[in-house]
Amino acid sequence: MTHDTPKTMGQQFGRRSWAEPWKIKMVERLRMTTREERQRALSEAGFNTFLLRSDDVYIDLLTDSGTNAMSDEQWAGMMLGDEAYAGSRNFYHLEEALRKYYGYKYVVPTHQGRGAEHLISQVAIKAGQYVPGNMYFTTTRLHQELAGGIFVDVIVDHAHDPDSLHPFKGNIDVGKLEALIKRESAAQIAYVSLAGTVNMAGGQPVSMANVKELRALCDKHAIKLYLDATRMVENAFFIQEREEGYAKKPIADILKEFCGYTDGAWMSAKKDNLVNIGGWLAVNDWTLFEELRNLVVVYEGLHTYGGLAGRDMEAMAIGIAESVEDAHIRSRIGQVRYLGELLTDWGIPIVQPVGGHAIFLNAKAFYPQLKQIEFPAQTLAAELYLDSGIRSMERGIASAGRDAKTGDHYYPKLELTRLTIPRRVYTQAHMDVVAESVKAIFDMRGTTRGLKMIYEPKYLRFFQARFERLGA
Ligand code: P70
Repeated sequence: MTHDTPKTMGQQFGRRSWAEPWKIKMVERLRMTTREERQRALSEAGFNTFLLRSDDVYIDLLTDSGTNAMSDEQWAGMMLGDEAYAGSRNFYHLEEALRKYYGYKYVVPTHQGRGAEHLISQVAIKAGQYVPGNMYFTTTRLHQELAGGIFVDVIVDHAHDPDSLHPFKGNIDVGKLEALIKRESAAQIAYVSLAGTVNMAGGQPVSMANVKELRALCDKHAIKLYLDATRMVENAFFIQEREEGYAKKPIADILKEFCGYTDGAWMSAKKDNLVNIGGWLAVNDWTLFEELRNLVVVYEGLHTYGGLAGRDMEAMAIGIAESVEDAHIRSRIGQVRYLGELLTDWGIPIVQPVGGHAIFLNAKAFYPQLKQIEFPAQTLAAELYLDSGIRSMERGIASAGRDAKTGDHYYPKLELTRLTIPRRVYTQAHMDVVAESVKAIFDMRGTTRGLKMIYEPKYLRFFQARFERLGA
């Protein structure tokens, strides 16, 4: 199937430019701070960027979650909120959009992604069962563990190598998965947990060939295959770009085909779906749906709102349609890539190839003088904030947490600092500011000292942990 989605003027002339398919109608002023102010803010925040006030941040690259700019049509949709407790019209719009673009039959709204993760984990995991997945994600793994599951990483080895240029570093290693099934028996596998794209690996995609293979293997052993669809539209872009036979297929078709190989999905709609709050679960099996729909009323709200306002569901339904437009996703990833190319040209170590939602600075390569327990990625995030008020996020040993059984730190191979780009928010000039700031701290990397953790909460410690500068 060919498609004639709109292209930027640059693309029509065969140029590389990726300009946005929108213009700006409303702006939000940014606050600039002095170095002294940032120094004070950072030490009050215990060197943890999650504990900074956003008023003290200039360019906020903490996350692409709920930080997207909505379109005028989404804002208009907000005015059409039907705030009925039961059977809101907006729920049916959302259901319609999900059926049309993702192709699943039954939908349960949730307040955000982890609400959906909680429900699917509680319903689909029996204590002691294994949950193989393509690299852990913090909240996903925690909910799987809280339900009694044991997460097993079965991602391809390339994913753990920041320099590997493999085009689909998010793929599951089918051999590893088969070995697990053989060792533990199919009945001991709760389901396969597949994320497209893989956040902790650097926003790396899964190929269509891989999901097809997984479908066949799961069918053979009667195992369910569930998708974390949080950034699946971005994944579809990489399939279009890199996989044979997909160059001329629209993003919407690729998304639907991919989801068609899975039994259901959970979603943090705060990413791909272009809203500030929301999530959903969608499945094809009626019995499973009935269980999920029953559980949602315990934790989130009635099954036609799941913790959301009617207006939130309307904005989401509209956002879903906007998110699958080829011109949107091309410019979204084009912007991330622009920043990645600048940093690469300047010799700064980042995860390659550049993924969908963020640039991941390789903190181990940045600060070879620091041991992993001196929190190189957390240190880098602190340095970047001090230099220019840019907020990033640690994705290394602090995020990885501890082994629930032994209590030891996990020492992840990847020790990364994430510069996450919100959708439709910052300009190319902002990306230049970011690149220059990273370069500045790279140039003084030799004298940078690490951190020590002085407070560690029990769950998801990276959110609230506090640190101190070593040797200060
Ligand atoms: C981020 C956010 C959320 C997320 C995700 C994937 C692949 C599920 C969720 C949960 C927010 C975040 C979450 C934990 C630690 C740091 C940041 N990712 N699956 O910034 O969705 O946040 O809506 O509950 O990326 O990457 P939600």
